[in-house]
Amino acid sequence: MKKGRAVVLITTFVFVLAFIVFSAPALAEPPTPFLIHGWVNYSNGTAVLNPNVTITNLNTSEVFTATTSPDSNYYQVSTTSYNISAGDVLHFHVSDTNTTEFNHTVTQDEIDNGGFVQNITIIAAPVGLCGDVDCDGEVTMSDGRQIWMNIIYGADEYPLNNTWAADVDCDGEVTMSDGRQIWMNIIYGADEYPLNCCQ
Ligand SMILES: [Ca+2]
Ligand SMILES: [Ca+2]
Repeated sequence: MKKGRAVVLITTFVFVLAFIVFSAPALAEPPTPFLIHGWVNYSNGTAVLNPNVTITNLNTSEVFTATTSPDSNYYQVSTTSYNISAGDVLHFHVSDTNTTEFNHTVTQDEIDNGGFVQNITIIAAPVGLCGDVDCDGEVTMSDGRQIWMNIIYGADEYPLNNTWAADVDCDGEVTMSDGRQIWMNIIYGADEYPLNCCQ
């Protein structure tokens, strides 16, 4: 009797074990590696070394901080298909002297391929002093004059050494208004006539 009970127990155990072993793959797909990587450059082509790249999965709120190194503009986030699924929206936040942000929606192809390459461009931070068209380190009447002469007589004789600094109203172009704004700024002050170059 005892022996018979033991056989039943062992048989049951074997069946349960077999069930677990054979049904386990159907219950949970093993995770596949998922790699997000690429290179970060400034808009002028210069490499952004050791960039700060953070990727947030907006569907799960999980935040991934990319691995980078001080002597490279390469970044990578290594995760698995457990953490990222097709249709998830990834929010990229990339910063150095300036910041760029954008969203990327993961496709089934990217899941099947084990990740994707995402190169990133950061707009180079403006250098110089807003209004200092001739780059002599200060904003004077000459800077306003330079803009007017440039428009009237051309860039050969009157170059704009810093076009970013010349567009003092940030409307995307350098016009007589920019030259006038510099003059009025000097004469009447920044409260009434501010110099607002694009940031
Ligand atoms: Ca100047
Ligand atoms: Ca302008």
